[in-house]
Amino acid sequence: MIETPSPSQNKPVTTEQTPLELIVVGAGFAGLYALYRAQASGRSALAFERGGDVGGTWYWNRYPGARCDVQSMEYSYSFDEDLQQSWDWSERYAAQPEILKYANHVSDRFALRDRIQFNTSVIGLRYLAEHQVWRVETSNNDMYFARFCIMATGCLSSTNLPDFEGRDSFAGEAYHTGQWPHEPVNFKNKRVGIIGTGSSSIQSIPIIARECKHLTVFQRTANYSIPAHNGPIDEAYAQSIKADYQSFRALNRQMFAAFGAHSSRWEESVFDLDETARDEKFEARWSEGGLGFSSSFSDTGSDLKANQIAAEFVRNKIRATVKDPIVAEQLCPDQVIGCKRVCVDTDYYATYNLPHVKLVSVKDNPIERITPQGLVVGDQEFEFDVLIFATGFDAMTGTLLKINIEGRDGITLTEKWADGPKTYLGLCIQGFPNLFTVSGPGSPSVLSNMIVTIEQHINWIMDCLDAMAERSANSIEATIDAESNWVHSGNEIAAGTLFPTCNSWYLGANVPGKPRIFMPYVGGFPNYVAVCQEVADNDYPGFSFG
Ligand code: N01
Repeated sequence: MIETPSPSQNKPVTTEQTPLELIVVGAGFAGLYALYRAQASGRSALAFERGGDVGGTWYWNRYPGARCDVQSMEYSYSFDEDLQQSWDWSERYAAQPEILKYANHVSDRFALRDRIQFNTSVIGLRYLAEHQVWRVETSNNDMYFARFCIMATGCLSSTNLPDFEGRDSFAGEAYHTGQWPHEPVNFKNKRVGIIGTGSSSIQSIPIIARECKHLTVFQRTANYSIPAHNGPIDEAYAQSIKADYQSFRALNRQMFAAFGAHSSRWEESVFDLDETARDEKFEARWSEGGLGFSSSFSDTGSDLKANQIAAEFVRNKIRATVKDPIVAEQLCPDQVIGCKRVCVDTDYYATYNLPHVKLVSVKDNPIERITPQGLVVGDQEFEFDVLIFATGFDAMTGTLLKINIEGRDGITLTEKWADGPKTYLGLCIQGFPNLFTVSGPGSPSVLSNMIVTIEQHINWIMDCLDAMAERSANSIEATIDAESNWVHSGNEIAAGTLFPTCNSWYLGANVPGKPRIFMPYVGGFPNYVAVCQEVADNDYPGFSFG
C-alpha cells in the first residue's frame, strides 16, 4: 500500500482501500464544472492543474488580442441562474482577461479553489483492477487513489512547436502564443517575426503591428477570416437575453454547434437565388460577422460548388481590402471554407496595408532554419528582435497522450491509440474503466460551443455515476463493439462532409507522424446529445459494469 504524504486541506491521504471518489485533471471550464458537480452531490474530489491558477486555455493564451470567437452571452455557464444573471460582459466578444476573470469569479463563488492543486501535473494514471481504483501520480511525486478520473485536459492544451532546424538557437525573445508570459511583451521599436496564420495569429497581428517597428508574417496556408465587428455589448440585447436566459440557451442547444441561434442563416440553397440576391445575403451575413458565415446557406457548408461561392465572396472581400494585389492574392485561401477552423478578426486583412507589415509565403518555400538572428527562407535571411510561434497545438490527443495512462491489463493509451484515437461517445475508452474524457476525440468538442458541450458531458458523467450507485456497480467500461461502432460511424459522417479535404488540425495533419483521423464528432451537437440521452435512458447499452 502506498500512502500519500502529509495531509493538508487539499492534500488528502488516500489509499487503494480509501480512495477519493473523483480525480479531475485540469481546472479550466470543464474541470471547474466537474468540481462544482462533485461538490454539489457530496462526492469527494480533487483537481490537479498544471497552471498556477484556474482558467485552462484562458490561463495560457494571453497573447495580444486573444478573445473568444463565440459571443459573450453564449460563451458562459448555464447551470446557475443567479450566476448568469449577475455576471455582466463588457464586449460582444469577450477578451481573454475578462474570460479569465469570469473563471476566477466562478471558482470563488462556488468555493472550488480549495479542491485544486495548482502547479501540479498528473504524469501517470494506472488502473488497479483488483481494487477498481486509479492510482494517480503527480509531478510533485505524490500518489493518490480515486475511483473515477475525469480528464478535463482541454483540446488545445499542448502547444505544437515545429522542429525547425536551429529552433532553440534564436538569441532574441521567443514566444508561443499558447504559452504567453503573464507580463506584457513590449514590441516598441522591435522587429517582430510571426510564424503561422491561424486564429491566434490573426487575432494578434493587428495589435502587434500597431506597436512594433516592423512585422513579418510567415504564412504557410492562407486562412479565411470573418470580421468580428466587436464592440461594447449592447445593453438592451444583453438584458433581453437575461429576461429569459434559459430559452436562449435551449435554442442554442438545438444548433449544430450549440451557438449562433440568433445569427442569420437561410434555409434555401445558394443556387436558389440569382447572383445579386445571393450576394446581398452574403453581404448581410458579412456585416453581422463572426463564425457561421461559411454555413449561412443550407448547402454552403456541405456542397463543394456552393462552398466555392461562399469562399469566392470572402476572397473578393480580401481583394477589396488589401491594396497590393500580389499580397491580396497571397492572402486568398484556396481550400474549402470551413475545412480549417474559420477565423474571426478585427482589421486583420487591412493590417497588410501598413508599410511596416510584410507577408512572406512559406507554402512552396518552407522555413529552412532558425538562426540566432532570425530565420532563413530560401536564400533570404530575416532578422528579428522577437520571434513568435503561432503554430498551434497537438490538438485533442496531445495532452492525454503525454500522461502515462495505463488501463486494465497493462495496456497504455499510447498503445491503444497508436493508429488514432478511439472512444465511445467521446466519453469513455474500452480498456480504461472509470475514466472519462471531456470534449475529447469522438465528442463534438471543438466543432461546438465548448462550454455547452462541457456542461453536457459533465452532466452525463454525473448521471452515470448516480446510475452506477443505484445498481451498486463499481466500474463502468465501454465495450469494444460499441467503441468500434462509434469510431466507424464518426468516420463515416466525416467522410460525407467537406472536412477531410484539407490539412487541418482536426485531422491531426499539423503534427508530423500523427495518425490522420478526423477527431471531433461531426454529426452536430443536437444529434450527439440525443445519442447520449438514449444510452442513459436505456440502461447504458455499449457499456459493461463491474
Ligand atoms: O493554431 P492553428 P492557432 N511552418 O493550428 C502554421 C482555437 N482558437 O493557435 O495551416 C510554417 O490554427 C499553420 O500552417 P498550416 C481555434 O479552434 C480559438 O492559431 O498548417 N507554418 C497555421 O497557419 C483554432 O483553430 C480562438 O499550413 C506552420 C498556424 O501555424 C485553434 O485554437 C483563438 C508550421 C497554426 O494555426 C488553433 O489556433 C485562437 C510550419 N512548420 C485559437 N507549423 C478563439 O476562440 C504550423 N504552421 C478566439
